[in-house]
Amino acid sequence: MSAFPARLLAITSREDAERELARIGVDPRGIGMMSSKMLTRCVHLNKLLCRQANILKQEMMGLGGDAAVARGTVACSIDTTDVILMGTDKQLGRLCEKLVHQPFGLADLAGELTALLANVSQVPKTWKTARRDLALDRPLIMGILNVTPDSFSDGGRFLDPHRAAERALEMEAEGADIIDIGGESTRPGAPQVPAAEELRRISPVIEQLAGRLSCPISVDTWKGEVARGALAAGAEIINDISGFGFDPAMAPVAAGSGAGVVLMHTRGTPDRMQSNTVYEDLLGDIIAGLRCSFYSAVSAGVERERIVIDPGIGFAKDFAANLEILRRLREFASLGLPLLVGTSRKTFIGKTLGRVTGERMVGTAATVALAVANGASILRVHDVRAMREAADMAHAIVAS
Ligand code: HH2
Repeated sequence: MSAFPARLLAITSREDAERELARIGVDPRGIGMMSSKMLTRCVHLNKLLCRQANILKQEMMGLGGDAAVARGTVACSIDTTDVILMGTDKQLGRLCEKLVHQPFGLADLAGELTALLANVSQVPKTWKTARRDLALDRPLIMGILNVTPDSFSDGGRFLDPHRAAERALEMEAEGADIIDIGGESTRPGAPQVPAAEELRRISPVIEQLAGRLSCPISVDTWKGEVARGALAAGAEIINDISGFGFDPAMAPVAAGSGAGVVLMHTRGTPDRMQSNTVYEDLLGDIIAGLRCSFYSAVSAGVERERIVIDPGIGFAKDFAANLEILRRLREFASLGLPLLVGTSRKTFIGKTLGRVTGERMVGTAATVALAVANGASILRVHDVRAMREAADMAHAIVAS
């Protein structure tokens, strides 16, 4: 037997840190001082001037952390360098205080870093839609209803508005918190549908659900005209796979209606997106794209509290990219916005497990559980009952 049995602690939040400090009897002042030293972060910064990077390195080392820079930075033999800061929350907080007094624009960088640290340490508690506030204290299940002839999984099953409405009610009874209604398939290679046809498919379904469905309806469209029609018929969330990138009419519709908004990342329209899957820096590029979408929404007048982001699994992403996004999902916390993830029955699950579309429920459940464990607030799924349980089970563990 060892005289000094040592073991690791898994500290992933301030609460974890405070709990462990209290467990060994640290006094409350000490808990306040030390909990922020128990969380270590790595922060990536893009293209800094060498003189900026050198100050960061010097300050971080002075604080007991470090900053990685490219070869050539110290001698200023290169123009710019990316920087990876390494430090505890405490050290990074101190760095921000010190940078405020530094030249070369580093005071602005301090502001960005302070915002980042605030974003990653507190998750939004609610999501505002056009008609209500949705609590995010447990995972929300968004049930998929495709009123299309050609969706990759449920295409052709709900073209009849009566059947579609019945399926929405069934999903609500199975535990859905939101019903996402789409009138155009966005599977890779899918052709575009005129706005009038898209509205002809979805409006009767939304109207039939008025007064019968308690949960909110979202409309899965990238067209402003379709969103406007769906909101008038009773929808209260816009789920835009283009993150306001395809139709300039979309942002004003969202801002004017007070709808909740899902901004998803993609590149290129669905008919061409799978020939657009090479990224310089996968997570960096997706987060930069979502940041752009976020700014265009906010500058059009959409309030921050209405916005949710989505990495767009399967949209301009290859097999390896989909896995990497899910593995690194925590990085999306940088934006401080609730995160939606849509993996349901998608091809990367089929490829991993050798399963056809209808046989991907267990694989989907694994992705849902991992997504919840890594910070997802909303899961967009076909198999509502099963994914409700998978998400609730994962959440019970995370929140325990
Ligand atoms: N995936 C699909 C459609 N819309 N919206 C968001 N926010 N996130 C997603 O991952 C997402 C989405 C594709 O799935 P599905 O609706 O089942 O198929 P289809 O596009 O063929 O109708």
